[in-house]
Amino acid sequence: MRKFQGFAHRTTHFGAWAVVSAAVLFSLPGHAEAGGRSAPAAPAAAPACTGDSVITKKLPGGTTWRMCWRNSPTAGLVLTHVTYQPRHESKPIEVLGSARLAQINVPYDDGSDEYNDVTDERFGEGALPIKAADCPGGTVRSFRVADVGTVKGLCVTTQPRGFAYHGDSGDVGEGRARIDSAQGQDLVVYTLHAVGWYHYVTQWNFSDDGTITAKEGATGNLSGGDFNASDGTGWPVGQNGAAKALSHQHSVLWRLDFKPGGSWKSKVEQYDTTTNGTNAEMGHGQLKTSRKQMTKEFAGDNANDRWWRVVASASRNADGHPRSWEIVHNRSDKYTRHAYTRHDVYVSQYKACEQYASDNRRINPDCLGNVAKYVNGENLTRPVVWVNVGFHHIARDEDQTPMPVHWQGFQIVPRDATDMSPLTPDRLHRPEFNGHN
Ligand SMILES: [Cu+2]
Repeated sequence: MRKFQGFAHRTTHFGAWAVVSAAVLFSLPGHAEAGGRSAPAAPAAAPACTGDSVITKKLPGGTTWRMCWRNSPTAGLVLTHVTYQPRHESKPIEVLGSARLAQINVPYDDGSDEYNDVTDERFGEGALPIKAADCPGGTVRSFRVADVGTVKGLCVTTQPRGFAYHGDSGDVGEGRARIDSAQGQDLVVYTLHAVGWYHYVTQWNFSDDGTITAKEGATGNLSGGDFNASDGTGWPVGQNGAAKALSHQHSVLWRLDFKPGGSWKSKVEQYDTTTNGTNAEMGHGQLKTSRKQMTKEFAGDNANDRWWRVVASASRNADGHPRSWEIVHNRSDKYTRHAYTRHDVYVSQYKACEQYASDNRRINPDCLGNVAKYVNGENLTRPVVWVNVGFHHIARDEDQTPMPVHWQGFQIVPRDATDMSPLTPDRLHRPEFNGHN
């Protein structure tokens, strides 16, 4: 396994645009408004974070990720100023202003209980230490939790992710064709938080191809007081079925404050592909993809062949295409009783007090209460994306003990952030291999 590179050389990753003596992550005001590679050098900016609050990692494929992190007493792991700099980009490209959990809502099937783990159970205060062995190849960092003390609880590491690509350059017309292949790597950051008997893994993977994966893992133990589902709302675990573990729902909601290409101003689009008759000559089916500009706040639902993207307002790649990031949301058990867990995504116009997907008034009493209410028809100029991924947990014998981690999550995938693949070998990163006439 590849040895972790560590942070000893992090300042060198800042390259030409800043020379610094300590680890700092600069915010990038203004740099992207000019767009593209020809933008002037960024003006001197105040550091967004310094020292141990900076995560910066150059992956073997040449992609550098930078971000700031902290542990919130409610939301747990909060990432801010997330930037992506592939090998051929002279400057970091900002992607997310902030990204974190917005709620974990857990109602039980018999109606006996319901939890809001982030706001009511104060998820972030349940931070657990991470053993060195549980952060293989990486470094565990410390943070303070009020009334608890210092918790050594953030793992920063790298993990292999399998094939990055495999291709024959003869297909694109290279004179002396070669087979190119590479194995991909992720920068991986995660925390552990206990809520009752559950332990949650809050994990973010930042891939060398620009993909961001958010996933929440639930492990720990089935709730000790909930083995009495005699009314049919549970599943027998243990001998003879006397103990029936109560079924329940984990709706995990994330809040993504996009800052694509360095500007808060962005657009959201929905794409749908549908059947469109038959090719008269060949007799094969035809498809048609349509784009819908989402100019107002909305709650969206997955459908066959549907996807959304957040489009930078003032940042283009070297091909002149607007940079954008696609939300890849594949699966969800939606808890339909609540308006705030009934949909797969919610996109709201930014408001400072709209912080949690539900139970928001516990923390922000003068604000609206949940994400379904935030989405009330305003114009979208600074979108905040709330992603809901539900998991209806019907326990099984294998859930004892400890319970194997069950994961739920989504991805943010760059679409036209760079002119070609960020991992294209240098000898193929040339105009003649970028598009065909
Ligand atoms: Cu569960």
